[in-house]
Amino acid sequence: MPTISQIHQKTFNFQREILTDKGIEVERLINVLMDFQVAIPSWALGAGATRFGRFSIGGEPRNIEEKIEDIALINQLTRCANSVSLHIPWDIPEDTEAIRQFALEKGIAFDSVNSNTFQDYGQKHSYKFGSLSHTKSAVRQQAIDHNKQVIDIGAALGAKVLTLWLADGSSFAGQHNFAKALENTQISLQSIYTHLPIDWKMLIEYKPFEPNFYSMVIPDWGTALLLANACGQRAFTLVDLGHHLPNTNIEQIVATLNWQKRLGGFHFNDSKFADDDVTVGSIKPFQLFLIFNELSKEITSNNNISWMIDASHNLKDPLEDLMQSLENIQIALAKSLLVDQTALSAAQAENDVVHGAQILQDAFETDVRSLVAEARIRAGGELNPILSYRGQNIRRNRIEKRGQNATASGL
Ligand SMILES: [Mn+2]
Repeated sequence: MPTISQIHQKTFNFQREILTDKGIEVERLINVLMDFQVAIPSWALGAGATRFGRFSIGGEPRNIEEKIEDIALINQLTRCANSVSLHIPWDIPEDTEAIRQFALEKGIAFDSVNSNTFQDYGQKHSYKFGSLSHTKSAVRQQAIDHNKQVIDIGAALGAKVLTLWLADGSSFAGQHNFAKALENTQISLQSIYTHLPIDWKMLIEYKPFEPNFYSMVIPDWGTALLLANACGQRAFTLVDLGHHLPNTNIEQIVATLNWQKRLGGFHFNDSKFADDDVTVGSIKPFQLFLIFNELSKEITSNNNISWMIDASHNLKDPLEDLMQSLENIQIALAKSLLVDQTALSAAQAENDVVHGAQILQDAFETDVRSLVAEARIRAGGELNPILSYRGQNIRRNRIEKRGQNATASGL
């Protein structure tokens, strides 16, 4: 029986030959894959929950240090997750400088910082009826101040991005004055924007429904874009894949925002029905490929888009799930890089519908797993990260060290 390493080598050599014959620059493609990094959110390292229950995985990280340790482990195995995205106030560092130093030693940088005005955690005014859109100015001001504080914490850690998602909205007809709620939100965002350091960007996330079920103040990309434009050049929209109604053409949204140069960030996950937050690429891999296809030029030219996983898992070991997510992202990216963009443009120009579809299908049906693995190995990662993770009994060791009932902060 050949070893997995021998099988990999054979598969990779074969794929390289086939692709080279097709005119693909395989080495360049591998370099793009090696450079591509995705941030891990600090809230994705513990077991997720539905509103019906939470089932602990055991050995979950109990504090920021342990969360950074888990991300460093994922990065060591995969070499494509070298940063953390902190959620404030779930993860407020007590000693910012010590945490910054700790992360640095572990090779982990701070990606975007995320504010939270969608739940109460002991602050003076309740967010039950909203935050930046609230009818009372005192609540709005409290939410603005919170965001400014998040920027300050992020700046001390070396982060350069603030991500905002608002739960603001209404669940009953007549509850909200739509225009007033949006105007309040715009003014609040503009106030936060004035606090943004010059080398920072602000990302505005949208969502069509949930937790509010009649209206959300920022329900779609158009509203997010409108608000970003009202703030300034360093405000952008953020696309969370799960924040769309079923069958929405997300790749078209991505293309539109990218054309306007207002696409600032991504939250990767997948869904069947709504914001299901399951593993990205696990249900709709073709859609993920089409999204990357819209951005392949930006990715290869080192565009400043923030890539982050935003998923939640109540069945899988979260670390294994994050590694699966990373692999699925890399696979979709690699396939998108196989698309002959010149030929696709020519087919589009001539309205050759069949040929255009063939070009995409040909790239999508190519098995790129050996290219992804080769990039990972060359970067110092593992041929099969999950196999290695299981082989080292990492979860069992974590449980022994942190306890069966250790619970990560988050939802
Ligand atoms: Mn999100």
